[in-house]
Amino acid sequence: PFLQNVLAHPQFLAGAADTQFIDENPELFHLRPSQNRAQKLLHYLGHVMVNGPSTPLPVKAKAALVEPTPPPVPMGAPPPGLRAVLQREGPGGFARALRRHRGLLLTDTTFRDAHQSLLATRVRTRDLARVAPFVAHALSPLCSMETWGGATFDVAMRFLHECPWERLRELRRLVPNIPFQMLLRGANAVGYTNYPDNVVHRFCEVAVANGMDIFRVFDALNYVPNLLLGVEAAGSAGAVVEAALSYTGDVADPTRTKYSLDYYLGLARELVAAGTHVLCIKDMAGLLTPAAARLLVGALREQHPEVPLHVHTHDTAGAGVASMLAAAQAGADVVDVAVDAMSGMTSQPSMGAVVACARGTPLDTGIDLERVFEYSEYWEAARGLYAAFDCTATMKSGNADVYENEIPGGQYTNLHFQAHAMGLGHKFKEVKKAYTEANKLLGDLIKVTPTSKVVGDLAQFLVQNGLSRQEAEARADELSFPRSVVEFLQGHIGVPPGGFPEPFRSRVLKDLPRVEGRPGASLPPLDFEALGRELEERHGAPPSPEELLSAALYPKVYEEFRTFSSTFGPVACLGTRLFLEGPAIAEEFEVELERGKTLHIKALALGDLNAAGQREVFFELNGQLRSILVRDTQ
Ligand code: 3PY
Ligand code: ZN
Repeated sequence: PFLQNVLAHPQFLAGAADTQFIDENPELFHLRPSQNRAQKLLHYLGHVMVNGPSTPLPVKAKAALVEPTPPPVPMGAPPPGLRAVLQREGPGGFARALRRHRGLLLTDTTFRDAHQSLLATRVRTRDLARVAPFVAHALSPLCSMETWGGATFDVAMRFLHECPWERLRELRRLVPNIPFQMLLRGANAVGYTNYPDNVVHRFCEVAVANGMDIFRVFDALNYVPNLLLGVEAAGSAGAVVEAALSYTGDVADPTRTKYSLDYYLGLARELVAAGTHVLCIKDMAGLLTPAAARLLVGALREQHPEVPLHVHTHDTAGAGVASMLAAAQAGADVVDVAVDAMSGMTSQPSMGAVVACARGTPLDTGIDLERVFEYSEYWEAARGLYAAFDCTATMKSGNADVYENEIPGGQYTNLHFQAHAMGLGHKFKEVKKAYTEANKLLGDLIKVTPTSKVVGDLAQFLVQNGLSRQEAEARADELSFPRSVVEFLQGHIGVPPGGFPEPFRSRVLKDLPRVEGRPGASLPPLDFEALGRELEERHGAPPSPEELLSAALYPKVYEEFRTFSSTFGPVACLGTRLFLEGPAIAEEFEVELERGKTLHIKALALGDLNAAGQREVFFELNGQLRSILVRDTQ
C-alpha cells in the first residue's frame, strides 16, 4: 500500500519527487487505517441512505443544507483570560479574582445547557469546535464556558457516536484562555445513578487532566453527604469547586416555608464550611424571580462576603434577564447566559440582552456586543442543522406556568415533546397538572436530575391510571408505583429535606428494605484494574484512563459505542447534515479525517432490493468506484 500511495501521488506522477519527497509527505505513511476509515464511513453513509438516520429524529424537519461559517478569527493566540489567573494562582486565587472583578462576569452555557434544553443535547463536537476559536478570541472576558457534564457525556456516546473525552480535549486545544466549567451530578457524576466514591474521584481527576477547570457540583435533594462527595472529589482533583444550592419554590413568598431563605442560608453555610471556592444558585427550572434573586443573593452576599456567587437560571417564564440583572445588582459576581440564538424559553437568558442592559453601568460585562451578534449569527445557522431536535418544532414560546409546575428546563422540553409526539398536544396541560400533584404527593421535592424523573414518572402514572393525588394516597399500599418512585422512597437517591413523605412512604414500601444515609457509601470501590483487564481482553488493547471511565460510568452505552465505532468509523468527521440524513444521490462532498487527509466522496446510486433483502449503494471515493452492500431494514 505504501508503494501504491507513492505511485499515485501527484508530485510523483509529475516527476517532481526528490529526496525530501517522503519527509514532506508524511501522509504517505497513512496506510491501512485510513483505507479502513474511509470504507467504514461509506458503510455508515450507505446505512443511513438505505435505512434512515442512525439516531432517531423526533420530527421530520430537514437539516439546513449549508454548514454555517464561523466568524473570522485573527491570527495568533487569543487574549489572556481568567484561565491564566487560575493557572497562576490556583482555585483560591481564582475565587478572589472573581470577587475583585469590577462589573458583571458571564458564563456562556451555549456549549452545554443551552443545547441540552433546546436541542435535546444533540449538538456535535464538530459544530462546537468550528466556533470555539472565535469564542476564545472574541469573548475572552467570559468567566467560563460550560462545555461538559449534565447529559452531554451520555448523549455524545449514545446518540452522536462520538467520544465525550475527545470533545473536551478538542475544545480545550481551541480555547486555551477561558476556564471550562462542567455540571457534576454529585455522587451521580455524569450519570443517573450512584457510583462508588472512587469512580467519582477518578472521574474528576481525569476530567481535570483533560482540561476541565470548574466543577459545578449539585445534588437533586441538596443532600449534604452527596454534595460533599462531589466537593471532595473535584477539590482533591485540584479543580475549582462550585457547590450549588439547587433552588426551588420561592424564597420571596412567606407562605412557602419548606425551601425558605433560612433553609438556603443554612445549606450555604455547610457548603462554605466544606471549602467550596464558589457558591452557585442553581435555578434549573427558572423559578428565581427578580424579587427572590434580590433576597437570596443579597442575604448570601452578606453572610459570605468572601465567596463568589454564581447564578444559573432558565428563561422558561421569560423573566431570566430581569432575574440575572437583579441578582447582579444584589451582589452576584457571575451569571449564566446563552448566546442569543440559543437562548430563551427553556434555555438560559440571552447573552446579548444582558450585555446590552449592563453596558455603561457598574455591571458592564466588558464584552463587545458586536462580537455577540457574530457569535449568534453562527448559532442561528448551526441550529438549523438540528431542526429535527429543535423544541421550537412544537413549542412556540415560554410559559409562566413553570412557577406553578416547577418543571426543570430540559424536562419541560422533553415532556412537551412527548405529549406532542403522541398527538396529544393538549395533554401537556394535563401532564403539567399531574406533575404538580405528583410533587405534592412526594412531599414537595427539589426537581432536577434524577428527582425530576421520579416526579415525572409518577405524574405519568397518575395520568395513565386516571388517579388524583388523593386517590393515589388513599390506595398507596395496593398500587404498583413506577420503579423510580419506589427506589426514591427506599432512599436510593438520598434523603430529601424534611425527610420522606409519611405515611405515603411506609404504605408504598411496606417491608421493602430502606437505605440508611448516603446511598453510595455502602458501594464497594470499583476495581479499576479488573475492569481494565476485562476491557483489554474484549478489545485487544489496554484501555486509556478515559476509556476506563466511560466503561465504568456507562458500561452498556460504552460497549455499544465501541461496536458502532469499529463498524462505522469516525462519524464525528462527517458534516452534521450528512451524519443525520446521509447524502442525496449525486451529492459530492468532502470529509476531513484529519488535517491534510481529506476524502472526496460522491453518492452515485442506490441499487434495487436483492433476494437477500440488501441494497447495493454506489459511491465514488477519491475518484474510484466503491460499492457497499447494506441490509434494508425498512
Ligand atoms: C442535568 O443534570 O443534566 C441538568 O442539567 C440539571 O439541571
Ligand atoms: Zn440548567
